[in-house]
Amino acid sequence: MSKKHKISFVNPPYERIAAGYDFVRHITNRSPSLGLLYLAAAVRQQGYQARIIESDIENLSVEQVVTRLQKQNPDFIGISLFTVGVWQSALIAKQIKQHLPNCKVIVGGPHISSMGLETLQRFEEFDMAVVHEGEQVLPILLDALVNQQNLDEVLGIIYRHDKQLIRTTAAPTIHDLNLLPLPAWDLLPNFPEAYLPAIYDYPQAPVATLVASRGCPFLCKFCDTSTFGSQVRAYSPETVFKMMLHLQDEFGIRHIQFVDDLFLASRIRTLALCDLIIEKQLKMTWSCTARVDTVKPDVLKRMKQAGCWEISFGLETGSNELLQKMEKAARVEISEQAVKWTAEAGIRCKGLFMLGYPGETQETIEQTKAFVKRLPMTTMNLSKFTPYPGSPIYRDIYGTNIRDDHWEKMNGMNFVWVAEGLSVETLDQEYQAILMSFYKQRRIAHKYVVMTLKHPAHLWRLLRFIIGYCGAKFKSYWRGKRGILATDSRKLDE
Ligand code: B12
Ligand code: SF4
Repeated sequence: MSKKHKISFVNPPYERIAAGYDFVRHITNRSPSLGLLYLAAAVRQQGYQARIIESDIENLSVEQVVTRLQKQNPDFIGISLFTVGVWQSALIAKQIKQHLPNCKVIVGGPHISSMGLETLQRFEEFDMAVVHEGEQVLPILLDALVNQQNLDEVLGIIYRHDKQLIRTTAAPTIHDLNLLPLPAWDLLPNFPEAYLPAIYDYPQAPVATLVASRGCPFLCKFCDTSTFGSQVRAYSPETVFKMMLHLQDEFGIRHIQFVDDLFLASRIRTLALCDLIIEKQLKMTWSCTARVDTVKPDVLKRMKQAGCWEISFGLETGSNELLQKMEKAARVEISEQAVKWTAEAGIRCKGLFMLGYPGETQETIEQTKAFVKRLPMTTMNLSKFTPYPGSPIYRDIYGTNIRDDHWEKMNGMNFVWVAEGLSVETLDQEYQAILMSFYKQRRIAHKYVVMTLKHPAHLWRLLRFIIGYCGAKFKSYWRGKRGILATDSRKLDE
């Protein structure tokens, strides 16, 4: 270990919707990579100098990231890979190899947890990878590299040896999250101002993300749980409370977004956290995600008293048949009840849906349209079904009907796979139609107007989005592209 050694972490640029739709960034989620914050804290504790580049939030292109890295001149680069960001990350690594030939490029993240070997095989510019959680493994790996030790003994990595890829035994899971250092928020450029959830998804700013637990024992077929696995491990309510307090006192954070897979996994822990917040009079609001079968009216009431502002439920579809195919272990009736209870408790409810799952038909689409209309939700999200590597469904369908396996399109906004009997055109139309059947309801429009009046900060984001949209349209006409905004994705060999 040496205090002279530097590591630069990169959350790479990725396509949010499609190339050409850059202006959408003004209204979409702009959360930092919590994973990189944990890793930066872990290696800093070990004596390394860490820096973080948040490409998307800083609006940096691949070239700008490379220039920034050249200036930082690190010994190691650590890139967090989601499937959608792999190509751009490979471009960064390829250019870095030319400018900083001695710098080792280490990758990790959800995509590596499921496709580590395939990714390193495909992209030689990635030197090595850390599979699954990185806080314990990365400091050991860096020490081994600095001291030129045998990498064979470092658990949980993939490395290259004599042109061969070697995968070492998996590292043990981190059992006690309370022992992890606090995420290094102080290293984030322009934190907290630059980091916001999607427009209308928070009642007050600044906002920060937190996890109160890791892991999920369920096996919904579309979901990639390969990083944290099936064993739920949780912070104690006291530590979660301390982290909230720290964020409030040190950075002025006023709203927390919990991004756990299963925030409400334990009723006892949830109630204990709520009690602490109420007792200590912490004046923060917060939101979380939950499974519909984990909420009960008494817990919801307590959550509301403790500042819970919004719960996001993975409702997915209005068809029980499809829910069954997804192995979601929920039913439409249970979803309906959970949303109703949440609304009755005075908590906003966000429904997360997906369109185009295998088995989707015109009939299931109509069921979803009717479902979104009759639920007392405040807001909804609809994603285009994507078989993410690491999800059980990916293994089921890969190679059978993949329309396009471009990883850079796997952002939930492209139909890379199409269910039998449907076409991309139909699905795209139905995508708009489902959203319209929800958003054109009067009560929803009213809610949005009230929210804009109450929180004018949202209006500012909306205006920037509209200006961006008009600018992009104008540019397209000016260049003779008849107002078409989409451009081809960037390819590695360009
Ligand atoms: C919060 C969140 C977001 C946030 C923040 C994203 C971010 N960069 O962290 C926002 C809203 C922006 C987002 C966007 C997207 N997300 Co998201 N997101 C999550 C969620 C719910 C929590 C992530 C989190 O903070 N985890 C906690 C931290 C501590 O874990 P971590 O980031 O994975 O990091 C650990 C390890 O992965 C590893 N590691 C990570 N990076 C690196 C780098 C190195 C060098 C090393 C050594 C190790 C390492 O060590 C870290 C510490 O243990 C996860 C679900 C989940 N369970 O993880 C989905 C999830 C990661 N998202 C997913 C997807 C698909 C997306 C989107 C493509 C679109 C979408 N449909 O939402 C975009 C793409 C974003 C991008 N940057 O490319 C998928 C990823 C699947 C895949 N194979 O790509 C997940 C797994 C959801 C799922 N179950 O399917 N997301
Ligand atoms: S969708 Fe939610 S409940 Fe299902 S496996 Fe993923 S995280 Fe767990």
